[in-house]
Amino acid sequence: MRIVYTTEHKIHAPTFEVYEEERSAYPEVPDRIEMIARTLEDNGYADFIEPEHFSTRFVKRIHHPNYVKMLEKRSNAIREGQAFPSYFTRDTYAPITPGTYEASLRAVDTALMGAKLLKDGEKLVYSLCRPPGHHAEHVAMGGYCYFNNAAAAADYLSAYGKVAILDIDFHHGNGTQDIFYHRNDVLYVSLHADPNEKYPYVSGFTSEIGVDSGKGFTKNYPLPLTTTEAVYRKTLAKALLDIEEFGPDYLVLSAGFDTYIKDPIGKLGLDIPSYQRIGKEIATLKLPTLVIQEGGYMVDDLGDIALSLVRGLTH
Ligand code: SP5
Ligand code: ZN
Repeated sequence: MRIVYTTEHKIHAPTFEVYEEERSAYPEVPDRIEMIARTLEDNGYADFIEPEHFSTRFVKRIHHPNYVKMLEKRSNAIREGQAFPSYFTRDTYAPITPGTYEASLRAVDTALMGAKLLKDGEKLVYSLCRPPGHHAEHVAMGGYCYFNNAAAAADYLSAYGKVAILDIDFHHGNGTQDIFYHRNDVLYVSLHADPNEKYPYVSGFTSEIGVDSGKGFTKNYPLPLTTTEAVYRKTLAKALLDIEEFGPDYLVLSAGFDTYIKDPIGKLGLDIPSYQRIGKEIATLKLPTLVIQEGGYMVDDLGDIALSLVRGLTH
């Protein structure tokens, strides 16, 4: 398994998130990716590769050029601290810092590098993207996300075949859904916490199935907060059937680890060994698979979760 990684993610490091009057520590920290990288390496997954620099035209295929320009300008204008744009955002969970634009571009490069390796014949690649991406919509940041890494990879691969995106982050990937809502060459399937209860609140309902020729190519599986591993895997089996029915050439796995039982933000009834069993079930698709890192905030355990998932995907 190749692992795509760059240290440049560290230049993006907001200090707080804000909701109403309350500020709290920013949970999407650089140590998340460092922990995963180190644990994989220590356990024999040591085939690391630095991403190339891809043209921003790949970003502008999935985000409006004005949005991309705005993030570049705002990010480069900030000397210290953090700020929010007035229009191109969904919430107050994605502050712009001096390094945000560069780091977000490198996260897209990390995803695109993985996509390129898959196109060239690799069977399994893990792109250690940070900041995460699945909440980033065509014209909006939000939920710790700025550019949609999984969407960039899926769009890149769609030139070479049909692509399914399976999103197993705790939260609905409103950004990925938004970007592919009208398309029938990329299937988006998501398992996530019931949006009546959890972020992003406004999307991820079963009734959202796509639009125009994209109708039927978006599938949402909202889950109660009491979901056990057994229920999770039963739902995953349905999602995998959707993917088989679609018959893709490539799988992009938006892998968030905030479904972990000890996660401070998400949490469903999954423990560390659960991810190996989930990985094994996903591997039954026998598709060239690109893993894209999304959320997961229990930093101390993220490496072990990633390792468990990878063991499932590779055995
Ligand atoms: C990529 C991803 O997983 N994004 C998640 C965005 C969820 N944001 C809402 C979480 C708010 C948690 N605030 C905790 C405050 C504790 N006092
Ligand atoms: Zn999440």
